[in-house]
Amino acid sequence: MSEGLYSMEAKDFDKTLDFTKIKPYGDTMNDGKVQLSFTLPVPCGAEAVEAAKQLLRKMGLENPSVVYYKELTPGFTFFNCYGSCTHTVDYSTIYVPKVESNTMDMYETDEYIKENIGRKIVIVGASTGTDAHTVGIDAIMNMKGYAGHYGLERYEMIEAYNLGSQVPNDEFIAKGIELHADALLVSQTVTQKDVHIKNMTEFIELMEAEGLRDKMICCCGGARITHELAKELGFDAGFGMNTYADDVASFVVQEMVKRGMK
Ligand code: B12
Repeated sequence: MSEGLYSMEAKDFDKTLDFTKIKPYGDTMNDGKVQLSFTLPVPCGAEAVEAAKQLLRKMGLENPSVVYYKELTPGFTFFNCYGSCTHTVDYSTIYVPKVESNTMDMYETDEYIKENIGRKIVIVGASTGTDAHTVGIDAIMNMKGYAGHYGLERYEMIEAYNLGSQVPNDEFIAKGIELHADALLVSQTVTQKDVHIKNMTEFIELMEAEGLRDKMICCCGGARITHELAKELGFDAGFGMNTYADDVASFVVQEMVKRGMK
């Protein structure tokens, strides 16, 4: 593990911190303190509180305490609880595959496109399949942007098309062909019953059947999407929480240059 990962961290002021055995921090190193909330399908009362504490112990939490409880509706009780986690994880061995590109801001990306590609590039995005969530793909594409990061529609050198939500894969790909897309962006929010896996697999299969898989860069994103999952499903990159237009735009343009796409 690189030294850089540990710079400016708790290790500098607390010598009891061991990265091979980390546990939650409350107000003292290694106190293991966690807060959690849940609902039990039992009537509100002392027995409900005792049930919650027993459950916390079974979860590996010492000194469980219920600090708030309230009847949600007859037969259901909601709890806020604290406890000290007895488990640890070895942080020093953790490896998470990530998108490997140098993230540039909008101005740098526009310059990069001018210098290295020499024409406007076309990016088409949608929330596909049965997924009705639009906020994620809008955050990436809308001109006004999200959390201080301009969306792709604002880039001078990107023609961005946001097709909205519940776009069937075949229609999405057909639109990509019609617009001569360089990259297709798939947003997936719902993961219940692995619906996102089925939908993204169908997308890649259709792209392959059309002979388009190597001609367009395919990215996906959403709160429960990881780069690792995206690669497994045949995408070029996957973007999760806290990612912005800058991240995907930088990846797309650098990948285009790497592949010699002009
Ligand atoms: C708003 C919302 C809705 C709205 C959506 C309105 C709209 N126009 O989008 C409505 C009310 C319609 C809705 C409906 C449903 N919802 Co809803 N919804 C939410 C909610 C509250 C917020 C989602 C959101 O907007 N997040 C904000 C955006 C900005 O974050 P994001 O999507 O993660 O996007 C960021 C990144 O992930 C990434 N990103 C996203 N996409 C892409 C794509 C690319 C290419 C890239 C690079 C990056 C990227 O960039 C974004 C910015 O950082 C969440 C709960 C929550 N608090 O998260 C539930 C939630 C997502 N919904 C959920 C569910 C179950 C549903 C329904 C199935 C409920 C139902 N039974 O009917 C339906 C879905 C119907 C359907 N066919 O899809 C579940 C999903 C659970 C799961 N694991 O599958 C959640 C988590 C709620 C929950 N805890 O149960 N929902």
